[in-house]
Amino acid sequence: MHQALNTADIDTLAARLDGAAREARAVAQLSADTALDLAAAYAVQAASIGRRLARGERQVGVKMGFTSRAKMQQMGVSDLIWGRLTDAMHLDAGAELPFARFIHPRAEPEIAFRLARPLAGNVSLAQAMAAVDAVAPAIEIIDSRYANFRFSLTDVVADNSSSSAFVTGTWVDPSLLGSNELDMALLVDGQVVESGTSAAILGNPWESLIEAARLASVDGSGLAAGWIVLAGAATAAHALAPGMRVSTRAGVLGETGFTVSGTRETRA
Ligand code: OOG
Ligand code: MG
Repeated sequence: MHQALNTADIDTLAARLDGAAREARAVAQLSADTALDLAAAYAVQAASIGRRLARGERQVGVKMGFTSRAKMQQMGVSDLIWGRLTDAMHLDAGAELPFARFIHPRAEPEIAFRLARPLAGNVSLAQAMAAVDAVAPAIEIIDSRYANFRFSLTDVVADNSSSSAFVTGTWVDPSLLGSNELDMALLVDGQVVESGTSAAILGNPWESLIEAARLASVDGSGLAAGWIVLAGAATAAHALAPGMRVSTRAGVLGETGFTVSGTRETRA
């Protein structure tokens, strides 16, 4: 038997994950000492991002997770999850990603949507498409705050669904994506390390946007105008190391990328 978590418990867990992210130091899974249900896990996520917002960061969107079989198989979790993106997580295309700011970062090839209008609740494909003013190739940098990059469903949700940084390429007209299946690849130093297609993302990345609107309305207030939605990785994620030049190709949407700077250092 365990009692429902109160606000102080939620804040304590949120502070643990926020501290781990700020100090780039892995912590034990929350589930090792605290029983969390999914609603409590999303409450911890909201509180931990709330700490960033209190420091002056601004929410700029959401990310979807486990929208592809490749990711579910890699991580052993098969429920759709989502997390929050802030302005401080955004990395300019071509910029350097300082390795020392992360614990064990991985990159994954994604597609980003930009919303011209809010989107909430159960929306149709036509409504989802009408709300988007641009799409872009994107890379999400995930960095579980848990030791060994291992977690349960509720652990990863509490940890902002591992989200840590993201890069978006040039925003283009959404009709370029339309209902087309695009070849997608992740490259390191120009060599393809992971490949798949946009159909790996729930059959069609627009379905991920529909799910984002629904899920962000259950545990939040939906998607706001101007927000970015990362649809989820089309392939498994690839572990990063200093010196890597990482890029993605998403068919007619084009390419984007970044470089990992710094040195590998040992952390306690
Ligand atoms: C969780 C995040 C999954 C995706 O694109 O599927 C995700 C993780 O793999 O650590 O971002
Ligand atoms: Mg992702």
